[in-house]
Order: sequence, then C-alpha cells, then structure tokens
Amino acid sequence: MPLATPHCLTTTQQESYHRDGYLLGLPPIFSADEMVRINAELPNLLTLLREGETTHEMREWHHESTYLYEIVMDARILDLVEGILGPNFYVWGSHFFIKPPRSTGTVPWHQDAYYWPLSPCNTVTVWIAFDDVDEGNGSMKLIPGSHLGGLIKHRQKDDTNATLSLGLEDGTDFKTEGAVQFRLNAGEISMHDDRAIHGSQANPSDRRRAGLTIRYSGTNVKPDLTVSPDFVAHLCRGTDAYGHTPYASAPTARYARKDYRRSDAPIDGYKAKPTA
Ligand SMILES: O=C(O)CCC(=O)C(=O)O
Repeated sequence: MPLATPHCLTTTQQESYHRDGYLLGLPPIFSADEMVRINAELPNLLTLLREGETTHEMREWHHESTYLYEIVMDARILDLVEGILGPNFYVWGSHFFIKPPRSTGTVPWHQDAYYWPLSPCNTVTVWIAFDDVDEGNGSMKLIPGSHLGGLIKHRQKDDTNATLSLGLEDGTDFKTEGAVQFRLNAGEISMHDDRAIHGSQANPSDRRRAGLTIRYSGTNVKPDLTVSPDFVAHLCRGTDAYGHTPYASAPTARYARKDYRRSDAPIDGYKAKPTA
C-alpha cells in the first residue's frame, strides 16, 4: 500500500473511476516550473520527426528517450495508477496528441481497447496536459459509464481530419448525451478506462493543445505478439507473476525515437468481432 500522499486515490475517487470510467479533479502532477522545463525540452523530440511524419507518429518513444521515460515513470503518476490497477502493473504505451493553433484534426469517438491487441481489458490511460486544455482548444470529451457497455464494432473513418482510422457513429453506435468535457491546466492529468468512449474536436483557437497519453496495464494483461511484434513494456510497480509481456531495459539517450517493424494488424482493428 502506498503512503497516503496527495497522489494516492481516495476510496471515493476509486469508486468514481469504476462507476464513470474516468477521473478528473486530481492533484497537479507537474508544477508550473516543471511544465516550463518539460515544454522547453519538447522541441528536441519534435526535430526527430522525419519528412512527411506528423506528431501523431510520436508514440512509444518513452522506450528510447529518458526525457519521456522519466515522465511515464514519475512516482506521483504511478501512485495514482496503482489506486486503479493495484500493486502490479507495467507501462507499454505513450502517444502525443498535439493540435496546433487553428488546426482541423479531430479524434473520432472510439474505445481504446478496440484498437489494442491486449486482453483482458485492464488498462488505464493517463492524459497529461502540456497546455491548458478546454472546449476552446479541442480538449477530450468522454461518455460517463460507457466502459460498462462492452466493446462496440468500430467503423472505418474516411474523414481526412480524423487522426484515427476507426471510430464510432454518434446516434447510431452510442449517444453523446451527457458527454463530459475535460478541462485541465498544464501539468494536470486525467485518467480513463480503456473501454470508455471518448474523442475530441478540432482546435479553432489561437492556443496549442498538447497532451501526452500514457498506457498502464495490470500484469495480467496479455499482448498478442503475433500481431504486435514490437510490443515491450517496463514494469512500474510490484512483480509480474504472469510472464505475458516482454520487458525492455530503461533508455539511456535523452532524446531518441522508436522505429517500428511492420505489424500484421488487421485494418479494421484487432477486435473486429468483439466478445467483451
Ligand atoms: O487527445 C485526444 O484528443 C484523444 C486522446 C485519446 O484518444 C486517448 O487517450 O486514447
């Protein structure tokens, strides 16, 4: 049991997460000074993008970069995640969602678990705000309780503004009624369940909207390495009694990127015939 610090979840917060599929109102993780330093370092990663690539390619780079590894392994974040996943969990994913000022990119409504070759569903996403984010600059929206309704078959998205290839149709697959608009100050986080339906609109404002998502899974979660041969993780807390996932060693370079082998991922998602 972690000590009762400001970065441990209360029983009420744990109940709220399990009931609604998300948590807001958490104590800030990074101070304003820390965020100045973190944002000042970000351009060193951006320069690693190759011609034709967008910031959307910046995923899983924490495996190579100590700048990101330190963020995903920050004890304050891990204490909060432990309040949901329990004492044994690993981190495998990180992904920037950066919307420049006056940009048209959207994130279609989706359930993360539909995209991932992982089972069972036991993954928490931490979304760290690098900027103040709200409805004005296209912050995330989430449907409370939608994580309890099972995985829904996603549709191919032809919209060129959509930054994901699959999504759910408002009104047909689910109802946006009651969607919660996330508002965070830079340095704060939200947490959400991998089955919760969420998405975000474009950023018509003059402000950047940048966030880093981090994916933490209980050690019981098994990746399908035949479709995701690059899958590796870092144990964050406890021990791994399951042995389902390969582990990587910590990075040594401050700024470095990840490259991928081709995956055999099906174009319509790993869970095209969801059963749970
Ligand atoms: O940042 C966003 O707008 C979406 C993030 C997201 O889809 C996710 O965390 O899975």
